[in-house]
Amino acid sequence: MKKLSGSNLKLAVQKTGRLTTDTLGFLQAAGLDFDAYKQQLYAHCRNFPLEILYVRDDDIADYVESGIADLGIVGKNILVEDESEVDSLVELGFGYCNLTIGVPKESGIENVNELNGKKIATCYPNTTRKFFSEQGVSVEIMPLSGSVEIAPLLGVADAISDMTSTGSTMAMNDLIPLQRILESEAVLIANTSLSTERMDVINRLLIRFRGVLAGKKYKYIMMNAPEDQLENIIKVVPGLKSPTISALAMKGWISVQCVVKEDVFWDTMEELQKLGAAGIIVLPIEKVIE
Ligand code: PRT
Ligand code: ZN
Repeated sequence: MKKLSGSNLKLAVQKTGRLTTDTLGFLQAAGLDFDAYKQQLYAHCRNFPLEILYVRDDDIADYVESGIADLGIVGKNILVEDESEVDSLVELGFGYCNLTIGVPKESGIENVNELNGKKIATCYPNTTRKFFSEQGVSVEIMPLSGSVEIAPLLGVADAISDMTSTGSTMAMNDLIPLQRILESEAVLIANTSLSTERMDVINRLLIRFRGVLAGKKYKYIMMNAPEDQLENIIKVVPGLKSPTISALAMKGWISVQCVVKEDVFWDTMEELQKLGAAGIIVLPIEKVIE
C-alpha cells in the first residue's frame, strides 16, 4: 500500500454520510483534483500538496486535535459536543442542521421549563446537559448512540434532543420541535500547533475555499441602461470596486457589468428596472478572489 507522504497536508473528511457529497463537491469546486471511490481510505491530491483521509465523522475532530490530520471538515455540532480543541477556520455553507428538543405531541408540553424532572434521550449528552443547566431546568440525560426518536414511543424517555434538518423525522415519530439549542453547519478545522510552513500551505488552500464561498454569494449581471441614470445605477450596484461601463451603439445608452450579492438580488433587480435598466442578463459566478 502506498504510504502517506509526511510533508503533505492531511485533510480528514467523512467517508460516507450526510456531509460526504457536499464536502467532495466543495473540494472539487476549489479546483482540487483527487479520486473519491467508495472503498478508498485516502486519496492523493494531484494538483495540491494534500492527502484526503476518508474516516467516520466522529473521528475527524480527534484526528485533527491529535495531529494525525492537519485539517478536517466536520459538523460544528460534533465540535461543540466533544469540546474539541481545534481551530475553526471557516464555515463552509453546507451540512446545515439544528440540535432540537422534541416532545411527544400528546404530552402538551409547550416550553422547556415543563421538562423539569423529565428524562431526555440524546446522542448529544454534553450539549444537551449544558443547555438545560443554563436554563436552570433539572433533567435526567439518557445518552443513546442512535435512533433517539423512538425513545419516547418506547416509554424510556419523556423527550429527545436530536439533530434536525427538514424536521420530518420528528414529525414522523409524533414529536413536536420545542426549542432549537444549537445551529450547526460544516466547518473547516485545523490542528492548533501547526508549523508556519504548514500554515502557509493552509492559507493557500483557504484562498481557494473563500473564493468558492464568495462565488456562491454573488451573481454577475450585465444590463443596458439609459446613460443619464449612470450615477443612480452605481449607487444600486457598486460592484466589487465599481461596475464596468461601456457605450452602446445606440446613443444615450450604456452597458453596465458588475457583481450583485445573492441575498439582495431580487431587490436590486427591481431597483434597476425602476431606473430604466433593460435586457438584464444574470450569470452564476464560479469563484471570486478579492
Ligand atoms: O458513519 P458516520 O459516523 O461517519 O456518520 P453518522 O451516521 O454518525 O453521521 P451522519 O452522516 O448522519 O451526519 C453527519 C453530520 O451531518 C452530522 O454530524 C451533522 O453535522 C450533519 N447533519 C445535517 C445531520 C443532519 N443534517 C441530520 N438531519 N446529522 C444528522 N441528521 C439526522 C438526525 O440525527 C435525525 O436522525 O437526520 C435525522 C433528522 O433529519 P430530518 O431531515 O428528518 O430533520
Ligand atoms: Zn458518526
